[in-house]
Parts: sequence; C-alpha cells; structure tokens
Amino acid sequence: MSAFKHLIGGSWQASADGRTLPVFDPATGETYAEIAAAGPGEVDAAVAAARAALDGPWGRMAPVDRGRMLMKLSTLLDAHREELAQIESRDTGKPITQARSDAAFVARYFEFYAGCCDKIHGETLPAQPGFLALTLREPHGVTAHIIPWNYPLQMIGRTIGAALAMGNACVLKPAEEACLSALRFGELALEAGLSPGVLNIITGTGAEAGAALSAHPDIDHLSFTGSPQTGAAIQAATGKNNVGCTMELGGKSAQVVFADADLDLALPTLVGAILQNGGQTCSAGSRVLIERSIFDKVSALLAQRFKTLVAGPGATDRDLGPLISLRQKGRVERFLDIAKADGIPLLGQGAIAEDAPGDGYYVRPTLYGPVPPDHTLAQDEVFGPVLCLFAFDSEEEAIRIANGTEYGLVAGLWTRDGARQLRVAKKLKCGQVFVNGYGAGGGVELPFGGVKKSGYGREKGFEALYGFSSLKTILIRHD
Ligand code: TXE
Repeated sequence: MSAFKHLIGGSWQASADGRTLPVFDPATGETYAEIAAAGPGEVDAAVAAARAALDGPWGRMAPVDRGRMLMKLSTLLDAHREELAQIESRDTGKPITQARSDAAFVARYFEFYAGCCDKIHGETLPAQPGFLALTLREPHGVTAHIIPWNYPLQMIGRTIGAALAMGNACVLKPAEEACLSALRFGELALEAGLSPGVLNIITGTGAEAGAALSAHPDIDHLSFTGSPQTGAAIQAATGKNNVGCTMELGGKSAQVVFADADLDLALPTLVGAILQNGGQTCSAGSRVLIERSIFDKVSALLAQRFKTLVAGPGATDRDLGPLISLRQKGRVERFLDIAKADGIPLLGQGAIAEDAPGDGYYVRPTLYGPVPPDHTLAQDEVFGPVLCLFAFDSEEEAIRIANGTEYGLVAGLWTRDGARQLRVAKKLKCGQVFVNGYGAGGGVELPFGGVKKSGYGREKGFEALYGFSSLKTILIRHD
C-alpha cells in the first residue's frame, strides 16, 4: 500500500522519517489506505512554503485574476463531483447522497468566493481637516486551517475558499480520520494553477501535526473546527504568539415546536436534522422541545419513524451510515449506557442493516424523551444519531430550555405565529435561527458560527472574508 503524501510547496512529499498512519473504512473497520504522518519538520516546511508564496506571483496577483483562478478551481471541482463524492463517502462513511451534496457544495463555495475577490474594499473615513483617512482590507498572510472529519469537503470550501479569496496562503491540516478528499482537492488546486506554496496540506495526528501547527510562530491566523477541548488547547498555543483565531466548536442545538406548527413540514425535518451524517454535525438538531399539548402526538410520530430507520454502509445509501471511527462509536455508546442506567425513557430505536459488516462503526438511531434538561444527554454534544425530546408549557420555558446549555450554535423554530417567530428568535442565544425549515435554504452565502462555548468568528458568506483579513488604517496629510 503506497501512502498518500503531504502537499508542501507545490510538490507531494512523504514525511522525512517515513512515518505513516492507517486510514480505516468506517463501513467495514478495515484499513484501506495510509497517509503520511507529519511532525514538526513537515509543519515548518509547509508554513515556510506558504510564507514564500506570499512573496511570489500570488502576493502580487490582481484580485480579478485571483478570482479567475478560484473560478477555474470551482469548475474543476464541479467536473470531479462524483469522484470527490465517492472518496468522501468511503472515507467518512456517510451515505453517498449526502457526500454528493458535500461535493456540490465545495464547488459552490469556490464559485461564491471566486466572485468575491474583486469586491473586497476598504472605506474613506471622516478625519481632521487637511487629512484623508482610509482603510485597506489586507490578507493576514499565512493562515492555518485545522478541520475535523465530519465534512472535509465543505470545510475546505468555507475555510480555504474564503482565505484564498482574501489573498492568504494556507496550511491545511485535515483530520487524520478523513483526509483523502482534501488530498484530491490539493491535486485539483495545482491543476487549476495555484502557484507552489499557496495551498499546503499536511496530514497527521492532532497531538503532533495539529499541535505543531497551532504553536507555530510564523502563522498569522488559525481557523479551527472541532471540539471545545481541542479548541482550548489550540487557543492556549496560538495565544503565546498572539495569533488570532476563528473557532467553531460544535453545539447542542434545539428545535422548538409550538402547538400551531405545521407538523407535516416539521416532522421529516426534525428527523433529518439529527440523521444528517449520522448526527456527527455541529449544527445537528439534537434537542427537540415540544409544547406539552402536542407532546404525546409528536413523540409518538417520531418514535414510529425512528423504528423504521436503518444504518448501513455509505455506498448503500441508507438513512445513515456508520460513525467515523471506533472511538466515536464508543463515545456515543457511552451516552446510551448512561441513559439506560439513569432510566431515561427510550421511545424508539432504528436498526443496523443486515448487510452491514460486523466490524463497521454502526450505531442504532435512538430517540429518548422526555429527557430532564440537566441530564448529560441534554447538555453534552453526543455527536451521534441520538435525539432527545423535552416538553414545555410556555414560550418562556421553551426559551429557557433552549438557551440552557453551554453551547449556542443553531436553533430551529416551528410556529405559524409571525410575531412569535421574531420574538423568540431574538431571545435565543445562538449564531443562527431557522424558522419553519431547519437547515433549509442555508447556503454558502449565509454567515455561520456560534456564541458561548460554540465558538466565535463567522464562516461562510462575505462575512468570512473579514475573519481572514485585517484592517489597516492610513491617514494622509494633504494640506
Ligand atoms: O475532535 P478534535 P475529535 C466534537 C464532537 C466529537 C468530539 C471529539 O463532539 O465527539 O468533538 O472529536 C485536530 N492541537 N466535534 O476528537 O480533537 C484533529 O487532528 C491541534 C465537533 O475528532 O477537536 C482534527 O483535525 N489540533 C466538531 C481536529 O483537531 C488538534 C467536529 C478535530 O479534532 C489537536 C468534530 C491538538 N492538540 C468533532 N488535537 C464540529 N464542531 O463540527 C486534535 N486536533
């Protein structure tokens, strides 16, 4: 088995000491590839290559030309959509239909950000008479990107797309569990004409490659998506060099279903919001709050649906695939064990397909309710196909439960009452609220990110460009 290599300074390189890591197929538990394992030497080389690229043609390129190059990359990504989807589905375990959507999204992100390149500008500002004051929006320089395994392609689109559009040079460290689509992306970026060092990709563990990258003194900004614990470790490292960060650290997002909700619209969305990628989604709608007068009806309908759900290999395109790793499966199963020990009412459970290999990382989709709002199932990010239901009696109580975790990423509201939609949306402590359509219409144009433990900074949309740039103020005396 020949190992996948790092992309450093425009060429594919093994680790100097030849170390590799196995890549597991979540559907079978088998090793099917190897990736190079970066140490501090590879990280140094990647950061140096990015720094050098800023002094080359990339640093001098007109914004319109940068945009054309990113558009070429978008076109290539689109042309390779099916191939990227197949890689992503095998590598992450997600159903092929979901991987196809991710592959379409990465092309769309680059299309969007390609169009932004020549629309980024500063301002002229009031100043003392005799002076002209203006701002320039400049790239940070070398941006580091540490991304997780749940949506590699989409993460690349939203973080690398925005950073490159702004004119930065990037060092990407994908997660060791799923980085093959990132490596294929690297090949396509070279084919699109990105000059050496503009995009560098190093693979390896978080403890080694990720830690070395976040502690590197010559990075100018770091963008991270992952767990709050790792986010804290990264910020401790970047803080020593005063490097700014964007942090997206997951959630425990609530959907609130009022008695006047359109249940035909709501029910499939409530289920879809926890099944998507097997619940391994930062914005998973993992809590559903139901007005007490309709709790029994809604919980019975959801239970009925859960009992029909099937987990199977990504290629068989079932309701959900396996989880990413044995570690993640163990983590989710621990929550199920705690729920059982604590007597949390189990309302319904799906199945694992008969043709699913025994060593794959499958977990049965599981519905609990009512769950006490202070229970670990209600408070902690499970990151698996586990949905918790809660009953509430008033709008105030619903808001209290929805806001009652340390996270604040996304929320959903289901009600036909327009005034209530706005009133409640304003009181929810989170970065994004969907009304009557969780996730629906949430394209690449919309800023995304959290408050509280869910992080800070915004990805996606034009807003992300601000995060990948810094503002310089210039004051000129002219009289
Ligand atoms: O995440 P980590 P893990 C949550 C989710 C999941 C839990 C653990 O609840 O159950 O985190 O998952 C790199 N310095 N999310 O352990 O550790 C690592 O190599 C620098 C939510 O997989 O956060 C990978 O590239 N980097 C989430 C990335 O960090 C380090 C997505 C994410 O890994 C590092 C994933 C270190 N010391 C998990 N340690 C979301 N917000 O969507 C690890 N890494």
